[in-house]
Amino acid sequence: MKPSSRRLATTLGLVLVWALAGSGTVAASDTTAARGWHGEPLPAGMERGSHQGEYLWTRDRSVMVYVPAGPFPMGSATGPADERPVHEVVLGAYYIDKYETSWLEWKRSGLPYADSPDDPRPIPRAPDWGIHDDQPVVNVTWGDARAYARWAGKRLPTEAEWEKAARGTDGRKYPWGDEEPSYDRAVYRGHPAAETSTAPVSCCAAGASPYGALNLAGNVYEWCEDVYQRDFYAHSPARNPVARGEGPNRVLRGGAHVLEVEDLSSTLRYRLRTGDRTPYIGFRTVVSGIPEPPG
Ligand SMILES: [Ca+2]
Repeated sequence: MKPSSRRLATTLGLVLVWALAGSGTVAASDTTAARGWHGEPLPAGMERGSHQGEYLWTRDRSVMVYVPAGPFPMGSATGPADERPVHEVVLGAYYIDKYETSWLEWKRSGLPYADSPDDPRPIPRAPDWGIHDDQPVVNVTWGDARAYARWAGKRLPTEAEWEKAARGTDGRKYPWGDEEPSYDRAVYRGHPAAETSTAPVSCCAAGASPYGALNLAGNVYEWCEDVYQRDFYAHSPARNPVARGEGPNRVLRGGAHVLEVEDLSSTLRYRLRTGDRTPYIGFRTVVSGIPEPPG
C-alpha cells in the first residue's frame, strides 16, 4: 500500500469510528428525549417543552401539561343536584393544553373562520371585539371543537379529565385552591382586561391549576366530550367515565368572561346544545398518556 493509500485507509477508519460513536450518542439522546418531565414515556408527536413541566405537541405547537394516572374525588356535596354524589374516579394519565385553544392555533389548522361577526356561514365567526391571535377562539360549536382536535391528532377532554385537571386530587373548589376568586386568578364579569372581550389565553398565572393549566376557571367556557346527563354521577363507571351517545346537550366547564363569579366553580356542570355558538364558549384539547406496565 502506498503512503497516500495508507493515509486514506486510516482516515476512513477514523471516520468509521467517529460515525459509530456518533450514532451511539444519537441513540442515547433519543432515549432521553422519549421520556417526559415525570419520567413517563412520551406519545409520538410530543416533546418536552422549553420550560420545566411543559410539553410541546408538535402538530399544532400547543403547550401541554401532564396529569398523572390515579384517583380523584369528583363532584361536590354542597353544589347543585347534578354535582352529587362526590365519587372517586380513576383516570389514566393524560396531557391537557396549558391554555385555551387560541385564534392563532385555529388559523394554523386551516379550518374555516370568518373575520366578520355578520358572516352567515356556519363557521366560527369573529366576536364583536374582533379576532386576536392570543385570545381564545370562540363561537365554536362542539363539532367545530372536535374538528380542530381531529386535525391536531388530539381529542376533547372528558368531563372527568377536565375536572381533575382543574381540581387535582384534594377536592378543592377552584384551580388555585378554596380561596375566593380574584381578578389575578380568573377572568369573569368585571375583569378589567375583559370588560368588552376575552383576555389573552396566557392571562392569570396566579390561577394555575395543580398541574399548571391556566384559565380552567373563567375566560371562556370549554366544551367537553360528554353528553350532558343530569344523573351521570349516580351511575357512572369508576374508571375513565365518559357519557357518550346521543343527547341534545354537551357539557361545558369553567365559567366565562361575561359570567358571574359563581360560575367559576370547578365542579359546576354547564351544558348547551351541541350546535350552538356563543362568544363565551371555546375549548382546549387533550392527548392520552402511554400506560406503563405495573411495577
Ligand atoms: Ca376557561
